[in-house]
Amino acid sequence: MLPIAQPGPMTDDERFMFESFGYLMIEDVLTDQEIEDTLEASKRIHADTTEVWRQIGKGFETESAIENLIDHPAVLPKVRALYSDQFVLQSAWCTVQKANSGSIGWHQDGSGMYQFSKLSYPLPLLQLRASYSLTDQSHEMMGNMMMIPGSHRSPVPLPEHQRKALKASPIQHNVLCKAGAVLLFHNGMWHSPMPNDQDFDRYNMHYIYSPPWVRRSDRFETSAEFLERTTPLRRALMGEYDRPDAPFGGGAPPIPFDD
Ligand SMILES: O=C(O)CCC(=O)C(=O)O
Repeated sequence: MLPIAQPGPMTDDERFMFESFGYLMIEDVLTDQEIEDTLEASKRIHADTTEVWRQIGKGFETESAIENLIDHPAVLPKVRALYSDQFVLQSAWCTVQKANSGSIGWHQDGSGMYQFSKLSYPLPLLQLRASYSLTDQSHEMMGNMMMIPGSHRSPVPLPEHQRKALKASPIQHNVLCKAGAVLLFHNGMWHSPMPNDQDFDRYNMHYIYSPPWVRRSDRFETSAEFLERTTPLRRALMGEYDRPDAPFGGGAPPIPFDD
């Protein structure tokens, strides 16, 4: 029972799976070259990392391989479908789980300052996460993502005593995938990284897409150099509008998609 989707536009069947499970899995998205380039970029970004688990944001400003995945054609059409073409890149986190380490922590995405669960039930879609696996996770204990299908619709939280558990629930799914696969999931999904008992570091590259008025979380502002040199589409996805004093009063310019 895997919510497997195909690269490209969201089909009605995929949309139903996404709404029911809270996530989709798209296999074989990246080419070997893209995996290698993005992995090398991730290692450069984490060159000084000493923690066993760490995430570093806005790597797209300096690393072209990371920039190139912002609007990947396998994934972006599904983001467009879920947000009706109105969204920004709220953050992009490069996450490492070091060799022979674990940092289980079941959580929903959102803001600890003011949880999304205070807004409404069911939880609205506010952070749609596309997670690219950059290292092999084709068997368990490779830093895989662990997900609880349908948990974005649960009116009660995962019990506190399960938040550090490897087996938090009999209905959890320990995602097995090769490097180059993408998990696309709703902020309400209860999830956690699995420990990594391999002798190599596990890397994931996460892109978080949000409605245009959600504040960026990996940067206070996008680098001017990046905005200058990137494509019109990526510039628009940064959400740096011309009228920062009143960016939504008169609406925002449409995102220049090709179609
Ligand atoms: O890549 C990982 O280790 C998981 C990241 C994660 O769950 C998160 O940042 O919310």
